[in-house]
Amino acid sequence: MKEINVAVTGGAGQIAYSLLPRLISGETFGEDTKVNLRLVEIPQVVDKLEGTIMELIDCGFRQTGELTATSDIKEGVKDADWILLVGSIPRGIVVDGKKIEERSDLLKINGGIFTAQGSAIGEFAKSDAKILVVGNPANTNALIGKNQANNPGQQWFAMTALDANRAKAQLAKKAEVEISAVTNMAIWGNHSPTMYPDPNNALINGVSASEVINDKDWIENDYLPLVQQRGKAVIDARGASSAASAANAAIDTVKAVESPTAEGDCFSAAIASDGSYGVPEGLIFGYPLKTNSDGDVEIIQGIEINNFAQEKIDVTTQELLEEKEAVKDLLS
Ligand code: NAX
Repeated sequence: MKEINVAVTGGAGQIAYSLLPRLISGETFGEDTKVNLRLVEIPQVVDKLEGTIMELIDCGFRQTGELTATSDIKEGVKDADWILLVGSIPRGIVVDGKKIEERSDLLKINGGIFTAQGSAIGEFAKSDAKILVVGNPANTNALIGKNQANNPGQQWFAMTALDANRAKAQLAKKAEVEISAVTNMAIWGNHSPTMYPDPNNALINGVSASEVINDKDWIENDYLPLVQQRGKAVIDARGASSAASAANAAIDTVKAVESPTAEGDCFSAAIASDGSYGVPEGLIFGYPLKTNSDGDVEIIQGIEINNFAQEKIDVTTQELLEEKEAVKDLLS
């Protein structure tokens, strides 16, 4: 059996609870890969991970390798092949007597976490490690982490797959088709309500989703806000943020990076811009991606961007530039 080292931060959180069993079940890394899992948590809750580990053992998967818990990020990411950065500080928490409500404060607090984690990953994880940032604000956290890691062989992603899955589900429902009929869904930009879930380039049974649905008013005034605000709608209905679907999207992303993308399809994640589609270089930007047969991940080129899409892409780019400006002290 092959062996792989996987580190997950936020190991005691709600997303991790749905995510962890699927990482060691053979589903994500293959039937013939043993997964050594390192769970990383803050010191106050690291002891709880003993219970999580007991449950993971009790799942009885034959792909389960060594299971460990730590509050030391350096130990957690040492020789890691994959690192899922799920842990972060939610809005509304009290830090040093102050309730964190402002996005700029949230950016700075989480940014602080990602400088330390990025630095540990750059130094101690494998030189070809892949890193998926789930914790919000995911794109800018990834920007900080990647910058701090400063290890060009490592590849950083911020998660937009949940947005893509949400968008596919809405298009499938409207067109009254199976969700598997919807492919090529690109999420452009930030994992935030400014994202652009592209309905023109998405395909329903191989035809542009916009053409199949043929209802501009629904696309602009129902579909877009529905997808962009879906996270909030789940919180309002469930009293807690998306967890099972977020874990599922993280698994989807790892699998998409690990296996070649089907011809004519794409997967969605945010990666460092190389200037494609006019996005400033270095921003962690949601693009349509494909994994080649040699395992490299590329931004898909030559996608048509109409005026409406360009306006949306400009707005989400601007938001990411503002986030970058808000954390500029953490990028130097
Ligand atoms: P929880 O609050 O349930 O869990 C977060 C865990 O992270 C906690 O156990 C906390 O102790 C831990 N943590 C905090 N700082 C840490 C650090 N420095 N090192 C290690 N662990 C640390 O949140 P959960 O619902 O699991 O969500 C986790 C993150 O995912 C949040 O930032 C959330 O906003 C984000 N999401 C991102 C999504 C995406 O599509 N990119 C969608 C779902 C989710 O909203």
